Amino acid sequence: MAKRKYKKDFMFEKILIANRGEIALRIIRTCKEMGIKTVAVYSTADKESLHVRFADEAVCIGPPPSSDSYLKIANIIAAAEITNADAIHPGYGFLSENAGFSRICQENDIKFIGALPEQIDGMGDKASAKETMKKAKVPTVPGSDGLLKDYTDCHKTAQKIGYPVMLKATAGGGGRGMRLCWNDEQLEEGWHSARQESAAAFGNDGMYMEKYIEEPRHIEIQIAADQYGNVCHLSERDCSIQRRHQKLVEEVPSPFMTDKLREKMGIAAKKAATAVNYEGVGTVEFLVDKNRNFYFMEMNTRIQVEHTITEEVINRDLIKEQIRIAAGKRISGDDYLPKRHSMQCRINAEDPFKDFRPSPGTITNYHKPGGHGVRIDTHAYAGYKIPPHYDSMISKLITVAETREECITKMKRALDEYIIEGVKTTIPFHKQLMCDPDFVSGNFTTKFMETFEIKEE
Ligand code: MV4
Repeated sequence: MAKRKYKKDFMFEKILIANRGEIALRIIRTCKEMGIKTVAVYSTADKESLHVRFADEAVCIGPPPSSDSYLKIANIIAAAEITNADAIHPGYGFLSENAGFSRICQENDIKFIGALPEQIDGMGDKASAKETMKKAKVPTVPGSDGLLKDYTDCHKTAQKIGYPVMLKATAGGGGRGMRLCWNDEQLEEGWHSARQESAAAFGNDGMYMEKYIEEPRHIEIQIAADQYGNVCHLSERDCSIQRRHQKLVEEVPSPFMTDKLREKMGIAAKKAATAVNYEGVGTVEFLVDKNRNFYFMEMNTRIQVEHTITEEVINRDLIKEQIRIAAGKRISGDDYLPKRHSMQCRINAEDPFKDFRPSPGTITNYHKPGGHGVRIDTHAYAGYKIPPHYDSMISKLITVAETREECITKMKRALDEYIIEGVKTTIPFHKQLMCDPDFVSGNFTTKFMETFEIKEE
């Protein structure tokens, strides 16, 4: 099906939000400001959730498990048909990077506010995404040419590039199906176990290999592109503070960034977007080594949890940009550089003293921080019952200030004001992190959380 073409003054009348929690609220807020009607969908576990209350209409799409509700394509399409929605915003997670869903929306003449099916498929297969980027002259990590044929090929490639190497599942991503190998023995074991694991998890056992980058930083570039070929970058986000591939804190500018590196990474990210004819907002993930060499990792074809900090430093509403682009509007093509510093702490209903174990339940007492430079994106309130069926993130605490130092000071102050009782949260972890000398100095890599020790209070 051809791309939809819209009249000059076209705008969606009604958007269905195929998500829950804070991001559903976040999207509803922008729709209201744009004069667009909203439809919420919800599982029976979310009947009392704020996204159901704040949307103009709400449709129940099934029982609590995601597989029976927020991932149930037929139910969501039916909800859009019943309510006459002309577009669907998938948010992040759930169906946001599901090529089948994007295609079914297209076939039903509902605009999917996200990537085209071919783009999702193209980026979802990591080995072919990497080959696409290599061809487009976006820097990639030295490694195999596409997929490894068999163990002989795998062993030969390891000899050629030299240990340590990383075996990666082409259907993986976000750290799943990866093996770090320092010698032949680990390579042989890793090859067999990773293939088995990937076959079981993704129904695809294709593997490729890369030189292992030691102690890298995770720095991603936000991009925006319209259907007329205008592409711009909206600066970076440093997401190096992660635990088991779950981001905990994000910030912009990266403490490791230089004006020259940002310019080079921005150009590379725009090349990546152009190579796949990208339309909408997206993120190009890079690993950056200690010598400031950077390498393409993955491209995320969705709005991300951490889009907020970019909004704060460039003063734009990224959901609004996304909706405008989906409706066929033009973007200027000018890049945006960070004018301030912003940082986000993810507040999860997890016990940081017990290995970040999930802590669902009822919030008995709730008070959120406020004041200058403090933003909170959340669906939580006093009396809200956090269901056990979904992601444990319940709030995003964002600060913005002139400098990184002030941003951290504000974050500490805001964390001290934040009262959430009835469930355990990651607030005590963030309070300790904001005082850690290596964090405060900006001297950290993706390895940071492996050695960070949280002190019992
Ligand atoms: C790597 C790497 C080192 N060398 N690739 C993990 C998630 C996926 N996006 C890529 N990942 C990595 N790929 C090479 N060649 C180290 C990681 C990695 C990582 C990357 C970003 C953020 C956190 C990480 C934690 C562990 C490993």
